[in-house]
Formats: sequence, C-alpha cells, structure tokens
Amino acid sequence: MAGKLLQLFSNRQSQAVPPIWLMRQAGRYLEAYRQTREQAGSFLDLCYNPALAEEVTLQPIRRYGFDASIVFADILLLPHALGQKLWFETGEGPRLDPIVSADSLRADKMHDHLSPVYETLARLRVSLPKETALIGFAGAPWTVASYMIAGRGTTDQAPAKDLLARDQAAFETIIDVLTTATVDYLEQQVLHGAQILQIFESWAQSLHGDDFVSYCIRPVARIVDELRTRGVDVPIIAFPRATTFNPNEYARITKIDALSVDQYVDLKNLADELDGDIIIQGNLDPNLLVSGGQEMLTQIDFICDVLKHRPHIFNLGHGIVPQTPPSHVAELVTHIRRRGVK
Ligand code: 1CP
Repeated sequence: MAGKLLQLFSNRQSQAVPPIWLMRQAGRYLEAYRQTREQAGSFLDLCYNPALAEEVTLQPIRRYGFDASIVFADILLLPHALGQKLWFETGEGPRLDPIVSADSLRADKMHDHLSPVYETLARLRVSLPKETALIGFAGAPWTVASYMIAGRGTTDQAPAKDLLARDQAAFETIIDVLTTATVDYLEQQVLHGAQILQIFESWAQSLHGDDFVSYCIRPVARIVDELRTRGVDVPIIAFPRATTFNPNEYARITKIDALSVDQYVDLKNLADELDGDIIIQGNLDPNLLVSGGQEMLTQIDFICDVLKHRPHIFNLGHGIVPQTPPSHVAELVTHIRRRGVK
C-alpha cells in the first residue's frame, strides 16, 4: 500500500478525503516536542541528533495520523553545512554571520555535516507506518540567501535586495552556489529515503518581475531539472509563499508536481485557472487553527469543497504557530476525514 499521498501523485485524481499534513506539524505547540527539545539541549542539537529528530518527526504522526511526515530539520542547515556560522537566539530566531559574497562558502564537507539529517531520514523510513509518506525538504535559494546575507530573518529581505542592487555578480554567485548545493542535498535526501520533496520559498513575495523570474523561478527550475537528470523521480512540491506571479507560469517553468499556496490566494480562481494535473496543497490560515471552532470548520469545508474536483493535499497556508491548541489539530483531522464518509 503506497498510502494516500503517494497514490495522489501517481494518479492525480481527486479523492473523497484529501491526504493531510501540516507545515511545522512537529514543533513548539506540542508538549512532547518541547520536552524532546529540552533533552537535546538546543534546537540545532535536536536537528543534528538523528534519534531525537526522528522522535519529534514521529510525535505528530502518532498523535494525529497524518498522511505524511516531514523530516525534522531546518532550511538553514544548508548554509551551516557550507561553513557559515549559525546559531539560534532563544525566543528570537536564527542568526548567521552575514555574507556579501560566496567566497567563504565551501561544499567539500557539506554531506559530512548533513549526514545526521540523512540518518534521520533512513531511520524514519523504517519506523514510519507504511502508509505515511516521508517528505524531505530544502529552502529555495533566494529564501535561504536572504537569511545568509542579512544574518537573520527580516520582514522585507532588504539586505539581500541591497546586495543584488550593489553587486549583482556576487549576489548571483551566492544563488548559484546554493542552487548546486540544494540539488546535491535533495538528491541525498531521496537516496536516504525521502519519497517526496518540498522546496520552501517563504520570501517569494519580495521579488517581482524579472528579478522573480531570475532568482526565484530559474533556480527552482534548475533544481528540478538537475534532479530529474540525475534520475531522482519523486514528486516535488514548491511553496512560493504570497507571490502574485501567475501560478500556471510558475508551475510550467519550474516543472513542479504540486503548488503549495498560502491563505491569501483566491482559491476559486486558482482552482479554475491552474492546469488540472498540478496538485494544489493548502491553504487554511494558521490563525484559524489557533482560534478553532465553527469558523475553522467552515473554512475547512470551503477549501475542501472548492477543490473537490481537483487533486488536493490539505495543508495550512503557512506553518503551525506555537500557540495552537493541540486539540484543534485533532479536530481538523477528524472533520476532514468525516466529511469524506458523509
Ligand atoms: O524549537 C524552536 O523554537 C525552533 C522553531 C523551529 C522549528 C520547529 C525552527 C526555527 N525550525 C523548525 C523546524 C522546521 N523548519 C521544519 C521541520 C518541522 C516541520 O515542519 O514539522 C521545516 C520544514 C522548517 C522550514 C523553515 N525554517 C522555513 C520555511 C518554512 C517557513 O516557515 O516559512 C524557514 C523560513 C525557516 C527558518 C527558521 N527556522 C526557525 C525559525 C523560527 C525560522 C524563521 C525565522 C525568521 O524568518 O525570522
């Protein structure tokens, strides 16, 4: 039994109950996660500890029976593996030593550095229920570069955009190095057991026009193309969050299999306009999962109804936030699965 999610990718037909998983389904909203993280010592220690990373990946599967699990890691492990200093400030978020060129980046120890992530994947392939698909992931080059250049998360990615304006060649080399490293990283994830890949372009909305094509679309297209050339044939999902770029064009040029969309997308329009064989993933507002109740259930019904004639993966418009009550997640899963048997 391939499980619902892999089945959807192989036949691309709508299902009475869509497969369900949620971005950041492992994380601080779960008490079990907070305990394991404490045991690991820090967030990075948790990412690089295969037994504990496996455990936090499995926690939401045991609790909710999602149709997919996503390996516990972070998009910033790749710059770390390329030699950039990375740490997490408690209660604040990631910090890196900012870069203005690719000169200090080295790929020679990358796979050694990332071997715990590969081991976590290999362990999960053994410990996950057979019907639960295993997703590997990476950040898209622009999104990862925006953290590497700023040295932290920013709301407008201004430092990265400034570097592009000031020294386009240096900026493009960073994107290039990341694109190549991401192909290698994702290929290894599949060789170690990932059955689906997701590429997170969390900051897609800050580039427009030609810049969006050059630095968001082209690198993702190259990643997909090079993976296919290497014989990596697993489904690929992309999440170009909050972009206004035409979704058909994005999907056509990148050749992705599924498009993950945020909660601001006009779902009816998208369902009408997106080519029928591109799977839509999304798009409940994570804040509705916090508030719960009838408003959440009504929006879940709306999403499932609008997408009922298309292949659809139920997910959020962005990751689960820490203040989410775990019981609301259970309610979401039960509600979606019950709808299918009405
Ligand atoms: O325990 C903690 O306090 C750390 C919180 C946390 C978690 C649980 C971070 C720090 N990363 C993660 C895990 C993670 N990150 C996963 C696997 C877990 C799962 O989904 O179940 C994934 C897929 C990511 C991806 C990720 N990391 C993205 C892309 C998705 C998105 O949210 O837009 C991004 C932008 C990051 C960077 C990052 N890592 C952590 C934080 C708080 C951030 C965002 C920082 C910022 O922009 O300020």
